[in-house]
Amino acid sequence: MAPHPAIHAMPRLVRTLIAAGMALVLPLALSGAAQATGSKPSRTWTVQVGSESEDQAIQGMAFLPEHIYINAGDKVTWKANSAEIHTVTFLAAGQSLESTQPFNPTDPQEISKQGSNVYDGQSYFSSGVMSNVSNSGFKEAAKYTLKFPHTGEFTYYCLVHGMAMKGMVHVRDAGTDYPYTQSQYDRHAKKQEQRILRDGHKSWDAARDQATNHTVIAGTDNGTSMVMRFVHQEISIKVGESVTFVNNGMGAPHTVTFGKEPANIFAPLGDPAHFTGGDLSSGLMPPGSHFTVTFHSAGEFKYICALHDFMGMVGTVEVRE
Ligand SMILES: [Cu+2]
Repeated sequence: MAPHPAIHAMPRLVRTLIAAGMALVLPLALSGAAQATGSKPSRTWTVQVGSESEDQAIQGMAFLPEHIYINAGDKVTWKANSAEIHTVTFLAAGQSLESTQPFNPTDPQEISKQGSNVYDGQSYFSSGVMSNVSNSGFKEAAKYTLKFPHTGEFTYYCLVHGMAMKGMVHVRDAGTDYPYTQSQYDRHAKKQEQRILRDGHKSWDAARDQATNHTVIAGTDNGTSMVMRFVHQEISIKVGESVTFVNNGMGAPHTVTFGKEPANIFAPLGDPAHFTGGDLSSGLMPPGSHFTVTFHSAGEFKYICALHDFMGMVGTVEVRE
């Protein structure tokens, strides 16, 4: 057999895993596993898209397993496993990931299914928006299945999360022994998922330590585990005081939006220096950005992240006289 096909993808994979606090790489993790032989002519394999905690507060940016080894003629079914939206997207030959970034939530090429159910190895194929809920604001698909008639190494991405989230389908000749069984992939996925959720809870704890009545952590992530919450969710200040909302993450954008959700959630709206109620929005807050609001009226002001409110990313500022 040729050198391990995953080798050339290793540096990035290793970087991703280290960033996520993970120590294991799939091929190593399963290296002691028994060989599974392919007795059936073709199989359908399952890859899970995203991960989440029960309360949806922690969302994982990962395809699990990241690498799947199948034979020509097999199918892969991707299953939405989180409220956070993702796509499964194979770029056309010569197309760069950068040309698709950032994710454009109004582009049919990005949000709707593209291509047939049989992957040709070179054209643009995409699942459209996938989610396990039906209130994300998109027309979500719960599943996406492709048949792989051609051998090769096929990389795919999530258009929403770009470089942070990629996977690979390794298609070998029909009749080749499979290196792993589906249940081995599933067990490995479960472990990865637990690690992602654990990391997310650690980030959430760290956010609680950093938050004050005047600093709200507007989401945080380590590039793989996202915390889809404002921390602290409820704060109390006095008239004339300011609150700074900080996106403390590496991968996920958020918004801080008071009042009616604007049609274009990416554009800033209103005057944050003199907020007295009504409509005010940060526009898109990329990782590392912040948004300061000065409150000039007493009251209870509710706000949302326009991207993640449906998974509970909402907050309240109480302003006292
Ligand atoms: Cu958000």
